[in-house]
Amino acid sequence: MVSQLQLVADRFALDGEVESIVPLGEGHINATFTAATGGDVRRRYVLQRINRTIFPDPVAVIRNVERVTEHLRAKVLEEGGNPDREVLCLIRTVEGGAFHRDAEGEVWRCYAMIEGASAHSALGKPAQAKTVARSFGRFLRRLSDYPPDRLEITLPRFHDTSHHFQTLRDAAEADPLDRLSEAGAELAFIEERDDAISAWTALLSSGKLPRRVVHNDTKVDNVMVDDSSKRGVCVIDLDTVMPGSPLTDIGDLVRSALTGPETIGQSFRPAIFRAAIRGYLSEAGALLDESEIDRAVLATRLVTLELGIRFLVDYVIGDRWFPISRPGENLRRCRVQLELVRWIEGRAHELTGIVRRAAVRSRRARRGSTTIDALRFRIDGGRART
Ligand code: GN1
Ligand code: MG
Repeated sequence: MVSQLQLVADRFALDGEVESIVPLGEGHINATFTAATGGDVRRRYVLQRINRTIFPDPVAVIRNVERVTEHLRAKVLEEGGNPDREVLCLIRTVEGGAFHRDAEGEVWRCYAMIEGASAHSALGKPAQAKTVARSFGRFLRRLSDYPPDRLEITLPRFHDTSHHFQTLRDAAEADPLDRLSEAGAELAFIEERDDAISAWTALLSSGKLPRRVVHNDTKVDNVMVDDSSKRGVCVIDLDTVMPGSPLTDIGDLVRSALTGPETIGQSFRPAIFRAAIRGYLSEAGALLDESEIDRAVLATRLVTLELGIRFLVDYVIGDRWFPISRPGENLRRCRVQLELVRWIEGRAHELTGIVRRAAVRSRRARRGSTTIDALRFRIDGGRART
């Protein structure tokens, strides 16, 4: 395997000679490695093989990444930031392409490593949830003027909850591995929410919600956080950036901040929920409609239920989408998500209050900064800003 990886690394225009290639991260979908070069120039790169079973057109994934990162780089420059650190940077192949296709037809890409920053899959503190949420809110804001229909659909029906539910019903009916006897309670829990699933899917496809460029996989470890300043540096994993509703981003972000480690979970805390909502609105609040903000709790409940369904499907059909390290892991992951659904339902009123107060707070903060800008302009004609 290592020598094959070496061959792949050699296809990219890296600085220095590759010295080591080791597995990286906890992503479920793609195979990811760190390639480090040595000698005079020492650099690290992220080498990734795109999962072709999951993404029917891996090259479309790369094209979307190019479109999105190019737009983000321009935004970061405009805002006076450092695009090399705040935006994923695709490394070209020696021929100047954006990906390498190996002899087996696998599609590989390479990113520059974002140094001095880390991804965290479990957040203990509300401040960490706020940081990650701000990064995803900023991501939405920076892409808000990119035309959604210029992006390709890399994963059809990805957040179509009814479709996942139907897949579960079919899998349960076939029960190919005789696993359903272990999961009767989970299946019943999901069936009881049949109407909620239909209503949610209908809402998302109704055309009543704004269509925006969204990330679609806003789990907390898809943000790199600076090791010393603890600020969010860069949003990663752009494979599912597509047109959609930010409700799925809000829902998945809050879900993942509350869940903690996916196979064991953690005690769910309103303070984490509050921090995530506040963080997201602090960056994206001005952009979002009330029709979106008002549905943050609903979105969290339904996106959590959707992932519970997807884990259960995978358990029933034999762990084909989400890899496992122990038997029964996808059933455990499903149970953690369904526990969270139950928790959200039991606290819907309290959580709705948190969202309302966070929305008022973010509106006030914006009014405050607009007033300060206006005052500044009256005093010096805006010169201080230029
Ligand atoms: C997968 O690739 P990764 O690990 O960031 C999955 C998400 C799930 C997540 C749960 C393309 O994300 O939808 O929410 O696992 N991505 C895909 O951990 O299916
Ligand atoms: Mg992913």
